[in-house]
Amino acid sequence: MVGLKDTIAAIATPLGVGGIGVIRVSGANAGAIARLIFKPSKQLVELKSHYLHHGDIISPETNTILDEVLIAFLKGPHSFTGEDILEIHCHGGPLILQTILAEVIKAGARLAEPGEFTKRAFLNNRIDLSQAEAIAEMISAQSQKGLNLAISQLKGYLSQKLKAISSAVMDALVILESAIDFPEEQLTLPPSEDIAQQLQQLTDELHALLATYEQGKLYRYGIRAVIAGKPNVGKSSLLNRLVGARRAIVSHIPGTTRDFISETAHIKDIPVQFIDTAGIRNPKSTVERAGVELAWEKLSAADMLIIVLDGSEKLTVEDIEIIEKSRNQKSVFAINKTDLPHRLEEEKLSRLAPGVHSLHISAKHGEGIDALKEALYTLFINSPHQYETSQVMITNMRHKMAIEKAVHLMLQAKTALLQGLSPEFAAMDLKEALNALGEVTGKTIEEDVLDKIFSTFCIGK
Ligand SMILES: Nc1nc2c(ncn2[C@@H]2O[C@H](COP(=O)(O)OP(=O)(O)O)[C@@H](O)[C@H]2O)c(=O)[nH]1
Ligand SMILES: [Mg+2]
Repeated sequence: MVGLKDTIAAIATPLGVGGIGVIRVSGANAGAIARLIFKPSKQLVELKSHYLHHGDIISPETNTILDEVLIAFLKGPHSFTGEDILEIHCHGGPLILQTILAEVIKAGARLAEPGEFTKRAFLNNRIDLSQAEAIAEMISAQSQKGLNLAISQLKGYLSQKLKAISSAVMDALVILESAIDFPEEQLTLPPSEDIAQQLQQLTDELHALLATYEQGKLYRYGIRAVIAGKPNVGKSSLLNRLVGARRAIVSHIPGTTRDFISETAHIKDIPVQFIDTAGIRNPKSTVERAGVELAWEKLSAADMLIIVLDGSEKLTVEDIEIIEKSRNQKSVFAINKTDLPHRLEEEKLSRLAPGVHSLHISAKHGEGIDALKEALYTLFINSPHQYETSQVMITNMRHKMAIEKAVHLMLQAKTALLQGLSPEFAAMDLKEALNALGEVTGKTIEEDVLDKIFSTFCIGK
């Protein structure tokens, strides 16, 4: 593990050209570094905390001016990390930022690891782990709803909810433990059935929370939709329509798309990555073979398939192969080229894939595209499970797994109580359940898991 005592520094803004760029420094040396490399425009008696100060960054060795800046000094513990923080707001050129950073490091800091500022905020109890993760989610949010969910997590709504449940589990545990320690007083304690019933209620609440994950993850990770079909049915034309740009080459020559092309667009609030693939048929060349193999690969890894069929032709063996191999996946049929005379046998199609929704479109003329998007949306968001974004939702796989573990242990405790087993068994399960719930907020978490979480952050965060 890297030293928590070190003073760390990093460029906090993206590396590129901008009006300003920010270098962030955190740790005990932050103030000393400021005094060494910052020359205030007005005589500073002390570096007043939580104020912006105007002046120059200098290289103390040569006394040359590196940039004219504003700095903020935030005395710990009233800062993001809980430590002394120095923020240098300089001009936003990569070379300026690099030069000042090098000076900061010379003056007594080391380069921060990815996520290290946020990790310190967590270790110094400024935020809990789910809030730390929310920061990363906010930064990478791909939709407004995903962003709203991350903000609600940052505000600690999920943590509060889990804390309330944990504290109720703790109450049950205390009762069980006193039953273990003072068995003769059992009569004055609530009977096992009462505790079992309470555990059931608490797990119901957790189940309701878990049920939000299916939808929550869509807002966070989005959906991967593969556009599949034999050559020349209009897949690339459809991709261009769906993403509203000429992204893929459209050509009457079958086998034009060889690699795959991917582009993200939103359907309502869900980010959807549309992937256009090579037309599936018996390949005519090795390059095409590779494309077709890749297409099958993409197909099986998709969250959903848009199977494009040419409505002006009868179904072919290639169409049927694709339909049959996609039976177990969420899919819709996009019957294309409705501007041409209709020849596709729709009854045969519905016999081949009963229950799969068919939509008539013309990718070339843009007809039926909105209805297709609506159909794709309802494949994932079915109305009985609409959640308000203001409601606490789970969007993180790690949280989901920890809560599932807690539910399992709580139900196991409940069964043990109802079977009249010694309260020690239930108590043991509840202790473990509390640990599992504590993993979400990071109250009980292994060092290596922590490292893994923070290593996915960017440097300077
Ligand atoms: N008439 C008609 N032609 C279309 C339509 N969509 C695509 N095409 C044509 O079909 C051919 C193949 O289209 P393309 O998008 O490259 O198909 P892909 O091979 O499945 O990617 C091109 O000549 C397109 O202009 C449509 O809705 N109506
Ligand atoms: Mg194509």
